[in-house]
Amino acid sequence: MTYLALAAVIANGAACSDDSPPALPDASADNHAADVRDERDSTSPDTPGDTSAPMRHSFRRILLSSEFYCEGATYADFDRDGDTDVATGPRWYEGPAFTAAHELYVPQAFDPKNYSDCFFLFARDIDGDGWVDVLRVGFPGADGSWFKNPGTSGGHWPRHQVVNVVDTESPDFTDITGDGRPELVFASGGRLGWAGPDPLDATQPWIFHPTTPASGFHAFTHGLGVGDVNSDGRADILEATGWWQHPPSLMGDPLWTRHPATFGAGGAQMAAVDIDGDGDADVVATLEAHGYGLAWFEQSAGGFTEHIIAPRVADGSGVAIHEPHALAVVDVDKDGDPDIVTGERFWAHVPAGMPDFAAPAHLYWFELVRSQGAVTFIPHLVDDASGVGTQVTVGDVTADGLVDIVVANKKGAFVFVHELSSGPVDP
Ligand SMILES: [Ca+2]
Ligand SMILES: [Ca+2]
Ligand SMILES: [Ca+2]
Ligand SMILES: [Ca+2]
Repeated sequence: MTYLALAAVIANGAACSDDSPPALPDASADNHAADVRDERDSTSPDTPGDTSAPMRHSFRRILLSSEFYCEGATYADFDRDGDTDVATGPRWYEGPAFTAAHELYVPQAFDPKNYSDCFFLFARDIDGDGWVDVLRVGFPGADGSWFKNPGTSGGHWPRHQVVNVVDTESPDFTDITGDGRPELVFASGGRLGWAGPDPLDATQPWIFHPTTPASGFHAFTHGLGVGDVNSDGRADILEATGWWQHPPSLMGDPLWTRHPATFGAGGAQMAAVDIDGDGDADVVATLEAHGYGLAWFEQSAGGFTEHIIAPRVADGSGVAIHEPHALAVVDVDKDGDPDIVTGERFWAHVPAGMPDFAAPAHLYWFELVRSQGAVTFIPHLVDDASGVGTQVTVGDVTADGLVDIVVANKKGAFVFVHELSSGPVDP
């Protein structure tokens, strides 16, 4: 199928996969410009104008569950058998088939017109016993709790509530302090900051270390990320109205220096990566978690310049993504530069009235192409009946060198296995 023919399929609303939960009529088809490639049936060259052997990136859809348990998902080898497994809320699924499921805690399916108790999952060996545990963050403002992998003894995973209130809508669990161990980055009492496990006893409450003065950050603040904006080797904090510079020492919890900037109206996860290849870190963000839009922000001496990747209104000027409430920046095609994975959070807000409420949920990856000093992003459709949750997790789940995508949301829970049908993996 040609590129344009594929685009026509998308513009007319591609059929959903057979194993998908029932989807409402596609009211968003008109919003999808004819420059989207369908990854599920694409034989087009990897790069426009590329005369080398075509490389076809496709994503094989595995439905784990069609019920709504969670809007976050993660992966790790939970049973230490050498195969990577996937966790989506109350269950983990054994890789590589993902058919055998095990409970972390008693499953409770939620009404898709309401919310779950699981917005984010992060897999780490939190207590250092050699078994990978799971940190769960619930509804904005709810608790952060980790579930201890019981290892060979089996059974439900004991829960340890370690943070009572996790504010903001895109907390991250990453090494912000630089000590090699992850911390939860979020807001509390109007301040951004972090809290991490005590290496001696991870079950004790995690102490909050503020990095900003009280600045009005709250449970529903959208847009948050961690990345080294100024390339000094220290992880900074990104939010919609600027970035906060990590000081040389964290002793005594000093306030971090604020650098005002406008990174959209408040999106999802944010990243600091070099998009244009000039050596400095740029910023990637979705523009409005309950609207539309995706952009990268070019860093220069004068600040940041916005470059739209997906429009902030559904005006036909590009692929429109409604409610882009999760983002990941990963080198999907292994060409050495970062690509973007994002999509639509189905029924992010209920009842009706939000953008494209009845539309299906698309999941995309955007391929970064640098050519003669210019940066473009080529949208590729991964799936049209899943989208993202409040989290989209990208990593090599199947251990073949290609990054896969794991999501859970109101459509169910899914693994998208990245496959390359022909041509070299490496450029
Ligand atoms: Ca395993
Ligand atoms: Ca453990
Ligand atoms: Ca820094
Ligand atoms: Ca740059």
